Amino acid sequence: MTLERTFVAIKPDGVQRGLIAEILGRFETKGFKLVGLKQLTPSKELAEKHYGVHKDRPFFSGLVDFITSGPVIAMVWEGDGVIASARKLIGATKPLEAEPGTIRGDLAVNIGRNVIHGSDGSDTADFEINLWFQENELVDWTPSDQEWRVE
Ligand code: IDP
Ligand code: MG
Repeated sequence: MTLERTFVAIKPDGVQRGLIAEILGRFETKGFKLVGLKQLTPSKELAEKHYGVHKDRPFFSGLVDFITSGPVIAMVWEGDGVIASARKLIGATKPLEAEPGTIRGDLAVNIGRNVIHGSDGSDTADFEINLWFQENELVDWTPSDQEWRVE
């Protein structure tokens, strides 16, 4: 069992469309543990760091403008295999190619408005968690059903 943490964010379109509860519920009902949660409108500096890997792509400035345009729900989820599982729950980057049953497959149509972000690996998860959260904003707790979990 590899206990992991990943960074997930509901983008401004997800917030504006009233999808917060729907999206949070996908992770909660799957069985992952919420260890960080806050709402903020990201600064340009934060957005540019977060999407730094895409800085030479033609969509970069539009992406930064969009992600800074309104409130985002930033989250850290913890669990066994949560990094890859969150990407599966989220679905493909292009919502029209995302499988039904995934968040993007069920809730989005446009690549530039694909409602959610999730870290794509353990290095990016560490980087993004540290970028978006202070250590004291993350809560260590033990769900009372933890004893049911088996290898
Ligand atoms: P991901 O969010 O599935 O990890 P990335 O390739 O890392 O996808 O791209 C980051 C975000 O940039 C995407 O979620 C999407 O919002 C946006 N994006 C990616 N490719 C394009 C594009 O070709 N046009 C417009 N926006 C794009
Ligand atoms: Mg990505």
